[in-house]
Amino acid sequence: PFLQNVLSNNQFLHSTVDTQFIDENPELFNLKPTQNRAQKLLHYLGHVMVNGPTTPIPVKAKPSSIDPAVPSVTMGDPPVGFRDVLLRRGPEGFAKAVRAHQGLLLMDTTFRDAHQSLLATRVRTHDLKIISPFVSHNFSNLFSLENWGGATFDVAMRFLSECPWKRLQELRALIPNVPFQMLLRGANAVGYTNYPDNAVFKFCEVAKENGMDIFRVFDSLNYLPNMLLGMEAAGAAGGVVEAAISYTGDVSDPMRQKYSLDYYVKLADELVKAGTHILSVKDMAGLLKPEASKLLIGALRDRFPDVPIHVHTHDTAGAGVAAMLACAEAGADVVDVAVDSMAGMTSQPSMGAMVASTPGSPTPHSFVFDYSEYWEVTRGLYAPFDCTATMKSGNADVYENEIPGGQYTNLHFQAHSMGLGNKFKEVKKAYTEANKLLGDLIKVTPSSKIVGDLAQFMVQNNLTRAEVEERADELSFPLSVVEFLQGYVGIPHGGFPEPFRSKVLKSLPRIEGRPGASLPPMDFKALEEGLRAAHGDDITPEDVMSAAMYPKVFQEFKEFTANFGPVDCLSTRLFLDGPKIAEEFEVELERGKILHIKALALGDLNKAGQREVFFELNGQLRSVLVKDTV
Ligand code: 3PY
Ligand code: ZN
Repeated sequence: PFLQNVLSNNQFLHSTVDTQFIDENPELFNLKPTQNRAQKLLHYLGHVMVNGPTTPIPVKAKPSSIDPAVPSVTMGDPPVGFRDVLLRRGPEGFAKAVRAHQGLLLMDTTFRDAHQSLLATRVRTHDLKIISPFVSHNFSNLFSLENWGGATFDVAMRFLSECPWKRLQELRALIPNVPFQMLLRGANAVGYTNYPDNAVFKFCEVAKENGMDIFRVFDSLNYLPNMLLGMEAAGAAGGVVEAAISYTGDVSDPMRQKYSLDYYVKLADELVKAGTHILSVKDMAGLLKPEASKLLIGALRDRFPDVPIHVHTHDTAGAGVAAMLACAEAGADVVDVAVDSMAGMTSQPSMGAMVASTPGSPTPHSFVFDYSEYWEVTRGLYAPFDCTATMKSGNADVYENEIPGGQYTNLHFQAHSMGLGNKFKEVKKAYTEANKLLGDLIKVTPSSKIVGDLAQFMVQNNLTRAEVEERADELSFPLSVVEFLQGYVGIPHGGFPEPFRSKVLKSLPRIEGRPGASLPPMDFKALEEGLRAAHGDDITPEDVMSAAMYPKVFQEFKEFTANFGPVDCLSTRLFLDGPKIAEEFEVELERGKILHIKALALGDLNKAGQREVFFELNGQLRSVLVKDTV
């Protein structure tokens, strides 16, 4: 009975059948997606055993064979945390409580930015879930746990074949007491371009319904109209609005005038006026030196004595802990850290170091040590994605090139994988020059990608900044650069670079004002109907939002799961590497529904270029046929 259609019927696939077999088994052509999750997972595992992982693997490294020890958790409910304050008193009351709290609070980025920066965003829900009860019980005094948004939404579907909403739901159930925080790219939501306004509003609404609490909202150009739209959407959903000023330059350097202290304070004025619950400084490249921290946070603290201030940084240069201590001293309420084994380099500064350096910290060191050990071993499972395969340290040259943490890792990695490992210096130089060409931008998703695309274009075509400026009217620039100059991302501080812009655009149209304002609203009803027609009736409001953000990625994700089942239930080693022959393991499909599987044998190549892979599933022999594509 488990062989429900021609795509999975072994007898049929073995070509041992005649037309009578087909006549007698018409149900074989019932090609509606089957519910047989177990068989689909065997299909996936067989596929990995024959062909290797389905997700692209950038580094020739195997997942470590050591399993993490999960630190034990006391029985009973976790202690009450700040989420309780939020649920009782709402976003305003929550902000007041945070401001009134004595002593520095921490946000833990381990579940989001840390692995976005170090492991190409590849950490799977499976490994987040295992440690969640420990976080809930022992880190109840966190301001928040950043666990969603940024690149995680896209990567979950695209590379991990798992649903980002399910991640949020499952973590929420396991961690009821710590506020969850996400990164919202303003009018770009969790994407790379502007969406219609109603899509951003709906996205926040669904995120809030699924358990999101705090929305850190930024715009890659600090373009106020884009930020306000994101803030309104998060606020209308009932979320805590944390408007983030993206930081670039160096306010402690009097020679750097474009992004001066005055610029940041004026922007903060607008965000506070617009009603942000929390004011955030988002230092995505790790440029805040201790002296600049004192100046900037000190100025904001003086001006807004009642507004909680939350600072985010990256440790690329190695000065992260020093900078965050300076921020705390200057009056910041919350700073961002990642657990020690997921900290440092292009990630956040170390939680353990911050806790040890903060007198009276309520988080005992021993919990941090256990948490760190879990992540150290778990990180080994992600060796195929770990930036330390090529990157051995941070680098203070980030003060010059201003490349955001995640992008720094990506560019480093790209240079190495293209055999240009000794040319990374040139890539960074080109990035610096491309930034100047574009008028010295704030650089964070997606403006950072635009600068990166232009830098790559310059390196590939061997062009200097002077040459690009000189020949701007004849060169064919990357589309992202052209669209940026057209105004599709927003308007940069100080305006577009001229005459460069005019030379590139010639008669191409220019968008005035906020790009999303001219987009027609998204028709969710039509979108949902289309999805039902394509994938069946079990489409959820969350699926509709996934498709609204990433139509093609969502479609491929649905097709993948229709074929291979819920691969998020597999351990990371099985997901990436498949089982070894004779290995026995369990897969929990849902609570209490456990499959016992043993990998038995891999067959020889048949005439059709396939291999039969044999398993024992709950004591019964099963096999799947897999095309050998290696
Ligand atoms: C993102 O947009 O994903 C970021 O992490 C920006 O810093
Ligand atoms: Zn960051």
